[in-house]
Amino acid sequence: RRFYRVESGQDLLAYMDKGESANLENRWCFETAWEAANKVGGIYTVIRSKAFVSTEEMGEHYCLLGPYKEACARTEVEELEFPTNSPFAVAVRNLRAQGYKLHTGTWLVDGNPQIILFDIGSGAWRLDQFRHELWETCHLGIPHLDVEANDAVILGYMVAEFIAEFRKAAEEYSDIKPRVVAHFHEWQAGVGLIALRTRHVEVATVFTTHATLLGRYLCAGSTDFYNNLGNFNVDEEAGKRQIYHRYCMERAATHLSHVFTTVSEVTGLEAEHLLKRKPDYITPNGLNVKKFSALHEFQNLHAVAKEKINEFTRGHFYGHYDFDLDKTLYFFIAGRYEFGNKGADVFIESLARLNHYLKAANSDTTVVAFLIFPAKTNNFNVESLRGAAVTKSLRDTINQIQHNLGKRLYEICLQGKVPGSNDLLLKEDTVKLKRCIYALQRDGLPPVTTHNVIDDWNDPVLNSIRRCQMFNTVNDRVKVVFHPEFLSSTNPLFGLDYEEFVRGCHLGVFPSYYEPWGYTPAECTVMGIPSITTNLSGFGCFMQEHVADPMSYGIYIVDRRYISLESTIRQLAQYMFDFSRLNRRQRIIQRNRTERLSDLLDWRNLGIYYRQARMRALKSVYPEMEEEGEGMGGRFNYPRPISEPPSPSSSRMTTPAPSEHGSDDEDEVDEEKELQELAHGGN
Ligand code: G6P
Ligand code: 1S3
Repeated sequence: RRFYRVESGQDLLAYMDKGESANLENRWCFETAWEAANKVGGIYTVIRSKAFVSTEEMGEHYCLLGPYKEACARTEVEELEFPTNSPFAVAVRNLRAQGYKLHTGTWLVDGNPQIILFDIGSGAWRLDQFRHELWETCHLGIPHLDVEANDAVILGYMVAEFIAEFRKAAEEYSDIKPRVVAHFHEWQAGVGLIALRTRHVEVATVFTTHATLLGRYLCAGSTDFYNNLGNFNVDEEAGKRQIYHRYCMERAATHLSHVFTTVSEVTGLEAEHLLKRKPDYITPNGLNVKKFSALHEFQNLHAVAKEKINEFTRGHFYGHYDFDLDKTLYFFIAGRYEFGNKGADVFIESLARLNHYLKAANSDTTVVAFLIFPAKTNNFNVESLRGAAVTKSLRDTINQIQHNLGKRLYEICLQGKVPGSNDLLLKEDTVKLKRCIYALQRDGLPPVTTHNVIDDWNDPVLNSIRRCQMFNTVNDRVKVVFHPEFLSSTNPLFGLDYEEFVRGCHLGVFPSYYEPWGYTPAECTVMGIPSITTNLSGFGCFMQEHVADPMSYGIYIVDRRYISLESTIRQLAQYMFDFSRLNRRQRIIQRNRTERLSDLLDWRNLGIYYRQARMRALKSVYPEMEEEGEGMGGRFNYPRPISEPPSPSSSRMTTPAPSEHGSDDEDEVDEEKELQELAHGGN
């Protein structure tokens, strides 16, 4: 039997006493991030999804700090004042007395953590003073024109002043000396750490980077990044890209922190070379996993969401809708629009190969591949909206005819007569239907994009699609749809938010080149949707390390590190082809297996690394503290989950071989046998 292991002796549950032990030890934790209650990208997901375990562990001794961004804060934060005598209230009052505006309250997410948001504008009058101090203490010069960097400076000093005030207040609040740990994420929050250290405030500091500035820039070019990690002249490279000052902010925070962490081994290696410090801890990203009480529930959700995507497909491909939705698979890629870094180039190229493989194999499977990257557009294109309208009109007409027909049959039968064929479809009904069918004709091919993309001729996705000639012709077995906007439930074409969309798809494809962690495949996993990732993504490496045979769990890991680009593209195309040959029953089994990995990605397990990092930092500032961290982190093995039916049933040990088209019965399957087939590429 194979095993997967989690390198954590105890999960965070052991410390979840809602802050009781933190209270006894007078221990406090501040977590500062630019994306606290400010939705920008991946760090928002980290902070938000972790909030539940953070408050379970630290209770009211935990507080988030960030910039006040009205659009997000107004809808996500409930503004409240702290109890008058608490050290929080004292520190807030003292800062407000200096003219700073602070919004205090709780973030309306699971865990409901305390949060303080700083109005950057209210601290702007001290910008010159802060910049001068940064120069005097660190020789770090911030150019006037870089607004983002200047905002980071203001936030940093405001946060540092707040924490210093808090510390003073906490000293008077209790007989026990306060032990404060201040955790900062990414360079935008890093100035807070620099200020605390250069002002010699007695607090323990942790700095976590979720990517390196230079790494992201270098990868976005045509550099052979991973084979040259040790060879870059970092100062020169940062200078060439006009990010030298930002790079210095990041590097100063890295080196001044008591404990430095990053999200994956691969980014750890990058940090070692580009920031010149090896991380003390790897703090992998988790999710706030919510389990359904019965496993089949997530399978049902897949079927419901898939039906909504089917409806979109009917509309989008109207006039060319000659494929069977029962034999159609939905693949997707989504994320920040970094064409090369997120692997969209490799995806499109591999789709072209997959198209060829499917045609050559005379397959009756159709793959619809969605690419979801926000690009500049001037709204939906007319063809897409028309598709949705004509299919809706047909559906409404049929519903009406069906309704009238039912009423007619009812009346006839009530009168004791047997309905004849003339009573079924009336002439006027046929006319209405013909009108709808004629409206379904179209001259051109179904569009590859749902929106009018501004700068269409320079758009990298569209150019790649043109180059590979993926034009959605009737002969293509792979159809592509570029949706250049993130999804939301108010979207007129899909009417789905991102989570529902993911649930409705069959496979997420994320062949990233630069991906410190990669939440997209992780999110697929906890929803039980198989995905393809790479051995250059933090998530991919984590899975490779902890799961004995990731592929049998629906985690396909493409090699982007040790083989040529051409071989990567072939490997990806082959994985997608193998997946397309699974029958429904095999897909259902695979989804069940994928979902079983969600425990591995739960903050209840992964949060322990954050705790360890913070305890280490505290220990270096308050040596009298007990080194409880050392007792943790032992390794233990989880046996690979045995095949078991997803919901309680009197399942048999073996079942007859599946029929050619599979069956929908999830309860009576011989997983081992089926998955052996999976491992050998499907049928
Ligand atoms: C889920 C549902 C089944 C459905 C299946 C379709 O498992 O519970 O009722 O048949 O999804 O799976 P597919 O991979 O074909 O979308
Ligand atoms: C970064 O966001 P990104 O998509 O720019 O941080 C995320 C959270 O740690 C991480 O998942 C991602 O890989 C990084 O790239």
